[in-house]
Amino acid sequence: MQIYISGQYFSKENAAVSVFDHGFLYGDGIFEGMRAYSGKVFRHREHLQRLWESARSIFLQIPLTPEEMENAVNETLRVNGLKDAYIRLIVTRGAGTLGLDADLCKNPQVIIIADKLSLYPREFYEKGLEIVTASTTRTNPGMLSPQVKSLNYLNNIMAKIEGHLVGSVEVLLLNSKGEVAEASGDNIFIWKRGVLHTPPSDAGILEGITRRVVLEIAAELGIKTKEAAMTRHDIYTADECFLTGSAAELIPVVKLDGRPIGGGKPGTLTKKLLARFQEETLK
Ligand code: PXG
Repeated sequence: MQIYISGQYFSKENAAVSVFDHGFLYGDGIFEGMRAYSGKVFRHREHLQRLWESARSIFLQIPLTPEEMENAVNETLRVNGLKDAYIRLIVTRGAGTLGLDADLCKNPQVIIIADKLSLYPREFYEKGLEIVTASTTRTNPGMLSPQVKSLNYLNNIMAKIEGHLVGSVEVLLLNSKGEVAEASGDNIFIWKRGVLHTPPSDAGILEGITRRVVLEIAAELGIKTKEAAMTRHDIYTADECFLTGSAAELIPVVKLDGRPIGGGKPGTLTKKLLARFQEETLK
């Protein structure tokens, strides 16, 4: 595996950043997780736009133009001979002192890792996920906007650990108002009484690219959609539920907090949207 770090390629063993990098010291940096299908990065420009927005929000200057970044990602895929891949794009604040001062970090680092896909097992798609609500809430937008895909995911990691402790691979996070936000690394949708619902951006979520594509597909299919505040009651009483993310695509959820959703089996709309989404990835 060849890893791109600020213009050069390194083997997995030799790919490293400074221990003084504020990405390492403070989680001061941003990332994107993308997928390539048949050699083409899915919604590449949209991911780069989100990366640039994250950078702008945390006052980080990305040392490449979006075009140069796009070329670097494509080149990393080529160098690694990968057509179907998971791509992790990272921009760190760079090395500074042991203090918090971001102005002392003069060399932001760009890292691109392209790897083989390690997907959720097929069984999860066939049977659906059983998830639980975490007691850890989603970070409050008044702290750091959840729209910033920052290198500090400890809150989400804590929530996911809670799930693992009770045998759930994913968890639901609520916001500080007790409304449904999202899963630890995926957005959430429900299908209820003929309407596809998903929490709005102001519920304190990361606005996923997959979420956006699912909303576009629903519009094309003439399915009514609603982005409005949602509570767990809405999920408990939904006909179907699924999560969306670049790695997972669409994955059915059949139980929340031990309660079966709909028929307790992956729903027909979920399957239809997944099939339609997969067509979209091959365009
Ligand atoms: N919510 C959160 C909090 C996320 O981090 C999504 C939703 C889905 O967004 P996309 O754009 O992928 O549809 C994410 C995305 C990984 C990884 O290892 C990915 C995420 C988070 C943590 C790890 O790929 N991301």
